[in-house]
Amino acid sequence: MTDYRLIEGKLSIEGAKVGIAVARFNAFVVESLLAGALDTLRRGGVDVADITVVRVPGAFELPLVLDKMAASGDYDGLIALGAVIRGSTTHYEAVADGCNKGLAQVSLEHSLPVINAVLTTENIEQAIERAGSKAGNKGSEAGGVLIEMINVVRQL
Ligand code: INI
Repeated sequence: MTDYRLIEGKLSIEGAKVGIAVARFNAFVVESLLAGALDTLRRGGVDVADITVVRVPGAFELPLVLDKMAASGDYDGLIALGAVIRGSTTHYEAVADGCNKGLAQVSLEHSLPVINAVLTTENIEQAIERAGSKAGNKGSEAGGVLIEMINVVRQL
């Protein structure tokens, strides 16, 4: 069965312009996500000069910045990096929900890949596990997912 038309994305790319929005909150975790994303993008063929990093206070602020970046038309794809950790704060739900919904909205309204690498965890240990230890690095994963998605979207 090879007679269907298959569209899929390669895992390396040329000439891609990438925007990354990074939350400062829980910086000790988020900086590892950024390092992972930059490393994967570079190894996948993205020129470091074609990457723009914008820093914002917290995860709640990520969608607005990415909306502006998407509207500029300057980027082939975007990544959101942050860590929302429940701990003892009830603010958690509002921040996580607002961020997730906002990111999905930016992606669909601008028809642009927006990769959500904002960790939402119960505690700091789980966040550390996902930022370069036991459970991998979600920032690195986001870099690979973005390259694949830009390649898919370029064919649609
Ligand atoms: N922002 C985060 O990025 N992570 C969190 O865990 C977090 N908590 O727990 O409150 C958080 N809050 C700040 C929020 O993102 C906004 O910066 C703030 O509400 C101002 O709009």
